[in-house]
Amino acid sequence: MAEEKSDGLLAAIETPADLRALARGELRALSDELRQYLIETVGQMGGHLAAGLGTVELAVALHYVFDTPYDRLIWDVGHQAYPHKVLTGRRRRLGSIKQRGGLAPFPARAESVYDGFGVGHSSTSISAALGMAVANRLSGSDRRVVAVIGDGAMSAGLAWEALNHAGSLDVDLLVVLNDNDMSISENVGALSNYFARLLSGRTYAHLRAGGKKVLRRMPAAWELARRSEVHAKGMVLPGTIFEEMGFNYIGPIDGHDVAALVTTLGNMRSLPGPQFLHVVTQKGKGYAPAEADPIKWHGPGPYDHVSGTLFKEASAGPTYSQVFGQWLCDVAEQDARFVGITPAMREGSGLVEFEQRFPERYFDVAIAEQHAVTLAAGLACDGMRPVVAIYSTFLQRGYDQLIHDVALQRLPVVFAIDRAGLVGGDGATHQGVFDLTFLRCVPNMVVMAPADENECRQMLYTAGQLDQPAAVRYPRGRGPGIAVEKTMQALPLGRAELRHSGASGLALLGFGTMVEAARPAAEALDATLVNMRFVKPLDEALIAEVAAGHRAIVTLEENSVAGGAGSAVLEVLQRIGSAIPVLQVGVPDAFVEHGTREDNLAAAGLDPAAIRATIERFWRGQGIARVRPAG
Ligand SMILES: Cc1ncc(C[n+]2csc(CCOP(=O)(O)OP(=O)(O)O)c2C)c(N)n1
Repeated sequence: MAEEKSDGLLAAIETPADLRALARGELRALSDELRQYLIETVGQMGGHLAAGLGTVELAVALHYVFDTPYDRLIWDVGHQAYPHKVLTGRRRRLGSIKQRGGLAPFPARAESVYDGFGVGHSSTSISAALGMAVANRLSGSDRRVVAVIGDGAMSAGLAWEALNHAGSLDVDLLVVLNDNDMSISENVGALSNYFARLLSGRTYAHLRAGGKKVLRRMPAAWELARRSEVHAKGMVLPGTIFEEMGFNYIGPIDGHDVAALVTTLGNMRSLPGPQFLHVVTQKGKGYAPAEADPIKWHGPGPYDHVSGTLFKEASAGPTYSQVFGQWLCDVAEQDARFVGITPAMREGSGLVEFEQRFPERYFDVAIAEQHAVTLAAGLACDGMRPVVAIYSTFLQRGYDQLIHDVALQRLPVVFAIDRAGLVGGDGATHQGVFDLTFLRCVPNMVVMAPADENECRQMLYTAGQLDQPAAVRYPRGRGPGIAVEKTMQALPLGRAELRHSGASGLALLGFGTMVEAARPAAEALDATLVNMRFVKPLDEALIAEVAAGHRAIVTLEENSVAGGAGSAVLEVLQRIGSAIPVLQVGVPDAFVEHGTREDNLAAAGLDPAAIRATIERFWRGQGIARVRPAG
């Protein structure tokens, strides 16, 4: 835990009520202490940093002006909510964030009454806040509701659906746009350009209107405003899009000027109807390394906060994301039809090199998973080979598009599904444990799960050669360390790989990561071990053969047991009339909370030791106990 000055202001803040007891003139010093506390504490364990450094003054001002937790404060995504957590009774536990049993990575209603809404996936805040505002009106409550949303999160359709609705309702709602011109990487799209224009135009107007010195400490914005003066002169400032949609728009104001924030929020607090405050902040504010490279400091691992040096883990081989990125570059070089699409996850999905080498065929569509999938469908209609690089958890947003726009029309779209399985620190909101369940029921889909890095490359290649939609789902991080071959060869469709033929009568059918995880159990029990490779189409011939030649089957997957790959095996067995006993090993029917990936696997009973114990118990229950001693 970071040192805190016992005589400082921050040490005395246990709840926002303590904050509200401070004099306005003390808020700046408090903000400085809070920022320093974040820089030091996040350095010890890693976590989301740059976004939170940008919301320090905003969090202080919001809790100062609003009567939280009675008034509702909804942070969009929630990665920028660390200052809010510190101010709401969780200062001492900040060092435990994202760790097993520690603070949740994002606001969570179960964790604190100050967390108005559980978040993690972006762009939900305005809808949720609107729902609360409507509920308050219907129940006659005078509760205020505030949504804080970033310019990146504002790029999602969901946010605009909510604005569209809110602007037509007579409810008291405040939306604060936290505009730092960044998503995880640079924010993209016409809206982002619009915000920049708005900023320059409005800044000009503010300066003209009496030298409000809105952005004096923000040289870049100042320069932009100065340059835009030439264009803005003589121009009548148009209403903002938010005004056109029925909001009272105020801003832009400097989001690091805590006094100005308190004054403006104080004025807006009692205004009736939908209100919109445009706040300009800097991602990484107040920490030089993060200001200089906010992408790198979006979610760093542990670092030395004095030198700004990240403590890098020793890398052994490529991550699955890197294997994917390399494959896409290689295949794009061979075949001009391949294009790459990411919904705002360039770095995480391993697409940095692809963008540099194939800028014309790279599309960051902003946080717009639905659009990403239907864009791919359109590209495929006219002869391209689109590859949608997407995290398992975020594909949930594009599910109807996958069914209706891609699969129904049998379009050759490749879904490169990263972070499939348990993801660790980002916790319950980000676990990728449903995709096998929701993909395998969709007609025309091919669904693959690689057991190692090389197989991942070959599966991606296979997917790209098919004339139908295909998904390859791979986990976060590194694999077992199998060398990736330069050559690419399509795998036979729907064919599993027999890894070991055992003599005991037990067969383990592993999917993806679970092939390697099942190995100790297979060796201990002399069980047959199969790398199933395909979840769809399943290798039905092999399943029939295994059922005929063994006395029990165990299926293993890093996905929800409910409706997953094991269920698919059971459906086949049922169809062929086999009554062989089957144990399904996978993620149980419960949300898995944050921790390391290893913690998550253990919590789900999916670490190799737990797997082995579970299988041995099951096998013993079959009345056949030939277990070799451990080790
Ligand atoms: C639906 C969804 N897609 C992608 C993400 C991953 N993600 C987390 S934060 C973020 C960028 C958000 O940018 P912005 O709202 O501007 O906040 P900032 O980090 O700039 O403060 C993204 C893309 C997510 N959380 N949810």
